[in-house]
Amino acid sequence: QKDPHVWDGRSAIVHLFEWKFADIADECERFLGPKGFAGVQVSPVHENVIISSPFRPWWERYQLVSYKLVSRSGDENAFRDMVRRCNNVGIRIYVDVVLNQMSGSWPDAHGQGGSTADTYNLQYPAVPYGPGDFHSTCTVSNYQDPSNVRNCELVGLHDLNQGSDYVRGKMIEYLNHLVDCGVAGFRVDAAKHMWPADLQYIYSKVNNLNTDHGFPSGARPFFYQEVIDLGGEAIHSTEYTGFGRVTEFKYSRDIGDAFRGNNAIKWLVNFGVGWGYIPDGDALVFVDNHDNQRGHGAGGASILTYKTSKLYKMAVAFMLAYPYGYPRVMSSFSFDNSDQGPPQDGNGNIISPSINADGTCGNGWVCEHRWRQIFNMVGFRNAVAGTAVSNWWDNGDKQISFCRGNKGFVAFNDEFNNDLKQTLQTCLPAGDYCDVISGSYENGSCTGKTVTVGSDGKAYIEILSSADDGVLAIHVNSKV
Ligand code: LM2
Ligand code: CA
Repeated sequence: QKDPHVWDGRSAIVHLFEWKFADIADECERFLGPKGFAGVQVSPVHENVIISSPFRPWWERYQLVSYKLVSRSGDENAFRDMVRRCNNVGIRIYVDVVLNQMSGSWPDAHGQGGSTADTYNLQYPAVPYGPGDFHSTCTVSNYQDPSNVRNCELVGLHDLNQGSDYVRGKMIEYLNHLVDCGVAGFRVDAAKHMWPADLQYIYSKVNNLNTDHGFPSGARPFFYQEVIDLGGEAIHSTEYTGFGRVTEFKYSRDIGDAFRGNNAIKWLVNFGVGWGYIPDGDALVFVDNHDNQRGHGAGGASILTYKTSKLYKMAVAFMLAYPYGYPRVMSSFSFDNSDQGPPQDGNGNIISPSINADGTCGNGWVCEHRWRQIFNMVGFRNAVAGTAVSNWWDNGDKQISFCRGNKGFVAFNDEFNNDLKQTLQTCLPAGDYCDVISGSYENGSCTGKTVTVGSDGKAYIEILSSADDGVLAIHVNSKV
């Protein structure tokens, strides 16, 4: 349950945070499929409490009223249509599932599908759950005590008892419903707050992936679990790696620190297991996620986001160039405060992204996945699949380069006052290559810098500290 079941030649997923299903379906067909993405993580799809104060925050989607597939992103028909259309063009769908909790306490709680709940009395008739299905109302407050972390309420969210057969049965039914719709797997929210044995049991009862959607028979759903383990607490990510992947939060924090210049990027030479992280095949990696890009979750001021765009693009390029973990690209809406929901009208309807002539998004959507430097590095990752890092070079500080076999070469200049001007080994066959950061390789020609590789594999590489981007990347599929 660590295999994402993607199409051959594809190797990165994108989180289309708060997107509507109909827009995701369009994006699969018009952009993600053609650019070689492998899958999409969608925001929670169950029915959540509609929260009006603050007005429709993004986090209302983590407060459940029922397991019905109806939310601001669309209803079950829209969901099924999206999954089918995306699968048809080679884009897998992964659903963010919330199994730890229902909602917090809210007066007159109701959801998009009309379900109601008496949240103060733990009555959720649309499931149905009642008081006997929950843990006690103690507060999660002691991260040195696994029972407190797993059996108490996280920020006041009513905590389900996954040890109960009835509760497990409801969760298995929900996950099977999604498998029936054709999804490839799940992001498991707040996994750290549930007992590993309970999750293992639930996952083991979920059906094989739906063969009507092109999955081979016997394919087990992919599970990647949100466990924040930066060290120093009683709960370790390795408790969860026996039956799924785990989000490696140390990676997110440390890659941010490195490109911010707090830790010279020459140290990234053994990024991953060499830094004490979980094994490569157990990790789901990211530069930022929907929580830590806005100060929730973990990582604090180390985290890079779209707001620090030059360094952010360098960190994402490194994530996609360097082989460790399964990478997830973040795609955001722009925000000024940490509660703010997606672009929406006065009635709380989500406003679709518009697509500008240059391919970027409008209407308040950032769409990092449509930034040339990011989607072209997805192409780089696909092109170099299966190769190892070789010919690592660094200047002893914040300039580095490396090859991926004889298929790709990448260089980074993270020095704010020094240019990178070096003749470096690229490991590529002689020829002219298009730098897919400063431009794109389109119909046989290059809209950016061209790099000339000699018969000895070497090329003159220049990245000025004043350049728009501090990275340069060439690969076999960008040969001019
Ligand atoms: C996660 N990972 O473990 C999610 O990635 C994260 O986004 C979720 O928190 C969290 N678990 C629970 O699913 C978010 C958000 C919180 C928000 C909760 C619930 O980061 O701020 O809490 O969703 O919507 C909000 C209020 C909080 C309030 C709580 C309960 O911020 O002040 O606590 O709702 O009503 C009284
Ligand atoms: Ca719990």
